[in-house]
Amino acid sequence: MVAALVLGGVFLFSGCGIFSSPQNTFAPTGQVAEDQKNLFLITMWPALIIMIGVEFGLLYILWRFRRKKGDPGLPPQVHGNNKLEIGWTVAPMILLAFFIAPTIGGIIDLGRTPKNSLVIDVTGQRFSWSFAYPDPNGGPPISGPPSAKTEMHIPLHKTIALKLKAIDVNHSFWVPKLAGKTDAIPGRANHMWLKGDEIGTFEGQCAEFCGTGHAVMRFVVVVESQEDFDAWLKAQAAAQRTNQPALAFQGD
Ligand SMILES: [Cu+2]
Repeated sequence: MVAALVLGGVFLFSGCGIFSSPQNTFAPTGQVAEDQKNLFLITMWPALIIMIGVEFGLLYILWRFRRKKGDPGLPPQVHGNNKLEIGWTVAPMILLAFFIAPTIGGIIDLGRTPKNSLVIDVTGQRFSWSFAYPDPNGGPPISGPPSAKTEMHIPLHKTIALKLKAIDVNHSFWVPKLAGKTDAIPGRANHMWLKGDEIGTFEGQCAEFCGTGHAVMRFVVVVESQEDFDAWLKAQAAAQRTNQPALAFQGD
């Protein structure tokens, strides 16, 4: 029994990978993911403290008021005790009021499309993502040649507004280290924004089961300096014109 529990625990907790997992929402590398993590934590810490308090309280009460020899029937009942009833109605109200301000502020902030952002068109299709960038010279959108890797490139510290669309079924765009997920739905455009605050390559994937190839519907977001981004976009545009494979992905 103990061996099974230990083994089961090892498998279960190996999924956490708190420090090294490439899709760890607790180690954000962008402002949006950071804000979302903080929102989660201001709910999680009080919830954790309350849970520990309730569990220890329960254990203590079970022990302290357990039935002893010679106890006559039921102990005094507290049902209808006004002080207790008011207490456990008002306390959660105060707690919820404490959560609501940052939550609503967060929802409004994440729902807006920030000014001066780079707008990227994201299209989900069974089973891949494609990205189209505005041409700085006013030409048609740049999406690179068809052979291009499933990478979205973004300049460091730049606010990126994503216009999410789907061609066939519902998909969901998710780069855990940069931002929470938003659905891509056929027939409408959904919006989200994100920002990469660290140079690097961050893994993303479709987060809405969309068919047999759902698990391979992955992509990476490459956060790079503005100069590198400009050069990459230029190469994509050139490759798109000649329909040749673009610059190979250079790794981290
Ligand atoms: Cu999908």
